[in-house]
Amino acid sequence: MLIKKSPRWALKESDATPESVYHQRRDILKKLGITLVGMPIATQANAGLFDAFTGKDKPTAKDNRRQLVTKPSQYSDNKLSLTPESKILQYNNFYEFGTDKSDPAVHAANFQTNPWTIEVGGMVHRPLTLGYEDIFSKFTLEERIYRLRCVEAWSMNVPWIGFPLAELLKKANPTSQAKYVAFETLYDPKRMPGQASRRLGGGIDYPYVEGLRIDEAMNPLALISVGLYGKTLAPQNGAPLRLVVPWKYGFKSIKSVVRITLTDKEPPTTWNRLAPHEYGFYANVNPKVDHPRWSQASERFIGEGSLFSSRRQPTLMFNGYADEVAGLYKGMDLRKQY
Ligand SMILES: Nc1nc2c(c(=O)[nH]1)N[C@H]1C(S)=C(S)[C@@H](COP(=O)(O)O)O[C@H]1N2
Ligand SMILES: [Mo]
Repeated sequence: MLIKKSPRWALKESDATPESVYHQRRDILKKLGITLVGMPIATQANAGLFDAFTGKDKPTAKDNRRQLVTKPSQYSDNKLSLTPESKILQYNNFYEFGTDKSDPAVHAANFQTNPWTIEVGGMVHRPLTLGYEDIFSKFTLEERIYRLRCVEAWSMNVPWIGFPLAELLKKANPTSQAKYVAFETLYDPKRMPGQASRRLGGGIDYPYVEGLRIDEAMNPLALISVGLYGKTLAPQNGAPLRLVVPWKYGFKSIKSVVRITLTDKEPPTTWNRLAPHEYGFYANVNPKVDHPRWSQASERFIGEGSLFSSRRQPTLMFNGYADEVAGLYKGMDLRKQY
């Protein structure tokens, strides 16, 4: 029996960083030249600087997230209006912690992600293992504001922090046989209650697995995220590291990854295994190919205001990233290879 404790993420909207303050703070720091240093993890000193400029937007609830320092990225859409931090922290899909949108924030609140190990292996010349601190120190972190489109027809705009997946794969040096990249979430039913109960975990066979073709994985938009809104990830968002593939439905963006395997065969993927006629391997966002049970032509954008105020907007081909990724699918029938 799970005891529902008051989650430390249960912030009031007014406690989280409002979008305007977030942008303002970033601009101030940029003018001071502070965001541009190659220091991946904020020191006590510059964490204090953030505080000095934020004033009342400091969360009052207990929170283990650390500030991160990033460099600007050409792949960030800084004109997108951001989904408030409180919603990104409290409206989640992470079935390992329950199937309701509010479950992960509650049931993952005490999920420990340090220590952590992630292994990159399979068809590579240099298999590698990274520990928790390596994730933050071995790569230059960038902030990338991306659209996130869930297959359930809602969307958010998220200021992720991370590094290109390609950078990680290059360190392992894939062999010429490698055609696909397989990803696996942690399997630990003692720490992930949804894995211990088919009812809580939505009937999924765990661990949650995902995959990309290697050219998709090498695309510069494919990101390993280690943070959002200026800080390390909260457990409900897939701490300590998760994949973010912005042109595909959200379920491809697998959370809390422990293993990446280069392979020559298309790897099995969790939602495809569960309902193959509804969820394909590719799962590219496509307003013209409907889900068998609902339209994908538009989406409910989650912004300021009530969660269920239905501000609908048209869904964009490849979620707005067609210029960058359409070439990957030339000659493919996107109706058949959904
Ligand atoms: N391991 C794992 N990864 C997962 C999921 C999950 O249930 N388990 N849900 C996916 C779905 S459906 C979405 S929409 C996104 C949601 O990410 P967010 O909660 O950080 O917004 O995570 C994806 N990654
Ligand atoms: Mo999703």
